[in-house]
Amino acid sequence: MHMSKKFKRTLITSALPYANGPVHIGHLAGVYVPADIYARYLRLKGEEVLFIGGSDEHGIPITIKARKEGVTPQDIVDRYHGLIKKSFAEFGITFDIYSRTTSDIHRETASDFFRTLYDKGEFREQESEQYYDEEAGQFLADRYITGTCPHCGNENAYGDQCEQCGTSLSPNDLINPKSTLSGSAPVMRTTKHWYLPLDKHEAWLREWILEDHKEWKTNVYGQCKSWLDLGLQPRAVSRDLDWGVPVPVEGAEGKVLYVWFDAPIGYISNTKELLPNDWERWWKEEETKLVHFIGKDNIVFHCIVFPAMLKAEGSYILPENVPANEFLNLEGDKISTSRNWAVWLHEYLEEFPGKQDVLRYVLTANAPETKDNDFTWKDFQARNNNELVAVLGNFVNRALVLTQKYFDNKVPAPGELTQYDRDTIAEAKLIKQAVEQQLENYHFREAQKEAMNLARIGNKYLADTEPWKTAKTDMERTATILNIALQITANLAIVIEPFLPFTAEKLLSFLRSGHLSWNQLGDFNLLPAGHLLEKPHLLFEKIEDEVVEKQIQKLHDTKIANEASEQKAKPIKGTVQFDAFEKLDIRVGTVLECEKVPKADKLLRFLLDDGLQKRTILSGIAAYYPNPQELVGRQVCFVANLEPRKMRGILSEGMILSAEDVDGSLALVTPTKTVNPGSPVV
Ligand code: B3M
Ligand code: ZN
Repeated sequence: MHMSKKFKRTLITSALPYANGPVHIGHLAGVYVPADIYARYLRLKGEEVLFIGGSDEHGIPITIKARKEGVTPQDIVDRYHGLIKKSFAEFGITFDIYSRTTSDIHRETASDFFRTLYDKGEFREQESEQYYDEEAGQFLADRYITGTCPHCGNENAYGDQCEQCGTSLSPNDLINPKSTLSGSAPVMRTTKHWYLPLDKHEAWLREWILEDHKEWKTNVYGQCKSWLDLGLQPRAVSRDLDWGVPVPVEGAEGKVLYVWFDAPIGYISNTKELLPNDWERWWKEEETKLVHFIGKDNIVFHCIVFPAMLKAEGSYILPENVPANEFLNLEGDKISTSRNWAVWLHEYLEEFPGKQDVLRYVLTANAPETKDNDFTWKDFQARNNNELVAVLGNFVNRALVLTQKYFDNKVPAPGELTQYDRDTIAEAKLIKQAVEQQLENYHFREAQKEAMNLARIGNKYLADTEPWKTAKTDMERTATILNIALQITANLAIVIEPFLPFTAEKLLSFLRSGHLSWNQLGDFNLLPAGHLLEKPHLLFEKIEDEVVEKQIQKLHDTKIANEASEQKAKPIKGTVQFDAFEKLDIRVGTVLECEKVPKADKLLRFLLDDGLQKRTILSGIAAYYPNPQELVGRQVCFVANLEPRKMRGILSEGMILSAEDVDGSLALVTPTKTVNPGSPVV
């Protein structure tokens, strides 16, 4: 059925990222680059297209972050909305609007939407028992409750999940639940919520997805099918919370719309904000093709819940496709904001200024379209050096440099074509359809590969025809070859635009060409004979080993820091009697001398004033105090009555106390105020 539909325009939405942190390569690879490629491609074709983005500014992750930092949720979203918007703009993501769900127009749109469904009787009202914090005076979201995991005994499991064993939980599963707001034990209280009866929508959803949309990507179709096969349950669309869109119903004080109810409506509000008088055409006419770009964790909301909301409202169209991607990992591990395991877009741009297209290219070449994929810095370097530099950059550079050398930077007029020329042109002309076919099916990786094939064709053509040799004998032949090479270059400027927009722009400027449209792809008269070109510049530069090694080192450091902070303290030793403790004579001494013991890398020799006399103690901490002289004058704690021991021919009279950190490094223990040397530690 979908095949026969004739669409007049395309409405592209991309998931609204939570404004609780900056955006990283996973966001770009999974959602925004493919959505942008698609939008740019359709625009190049001259189609009517709208590309909607925005920040998701409600929900628990934001209130939790605000609470942690002691600021308001509004402060958090103001900070990250700006940063996210800027990162997207810098990477050339061409949203027609990038707005936010705290805008007035969104609050009003979401509120009206709820009210319409409410008035139509599309919700079920239901009371339930939920945890309530009496000290804080509020109901607790699952994330605000911690307790002991019934599966693994982790004492800090959350009400929705145990992060130690990965089990999904509900707050009732926790043993000894505690509120993270006040620390008190929460009590059960009755509360009322509104539910979207998905069970009521199941039949048409089954038909619509499983029968009418068999063409959806297998990962999307499969996830929908397993949800549907399990049977749909009513879903609460309100929450007891003070951050969100208030539930616009009497008796709903202190309740807001569930974030997953209001967020997808954000697509509508943002369209409305952009086109206050024209938005309905985009959302309510059958000729609009609605496509949601999302990550795999959002599939159920976009394929089941939001369509059910739209259907219940009654005047909206449904999505035609939801090309969700799987996840991108980083150097073998899941990307994680809280563990700082990510390549942040704003940091990338500081370290690789001007190299937006390199990242766009690598993320598309390696896109997690059918399965989770891995981003590695080595692959990033290899794709830059072996593909962008060696294939695309090299071809363009050769075409331009040779034209400069033999034809004074002017496009030479072609002479008679050989069979080989005609074959090459025919092969190049096939690229258009190949790229189109992949893009129409949301296969961005294959599409980009096809686009790059045009550069490969060009490279092969120059290698086979060798214009630097023909130039010695036959200028007319050389002119023909370079004309063809330059026409391929102009074609490249068109075909790479959706993928590598910054490079396409550079190419056009090298060629001194105005805008070219998709329909011109395959045309071999794009540059007229005699047309003057810009002096050649390089399109891409090689990325050296040191540069990626630095990035790998940075990630390695993050890993070490994470492991250290996750490590627990060692278990406490068995108890001792007080008199056993009393037998130890621990005292404070002032450092008089401190130096390395010759030929013993680990040892420092201390000379201490112990209040009675001077005493020598050796301590194995040299690695942590590279300038031992700086310790002179400081006070340390030492065991004064330890039996003296000879080391390296020096008698060590006691032991200096240090704290051992998780990574095994040592720090001397010193009193926080200066005391008399010899003061006992009691
Ligand atoms: N903010 C979840 C996410 O960032 C959510 C998407 C909303 S799309 C309407 O994964
Ligand atoms: Zn557990």
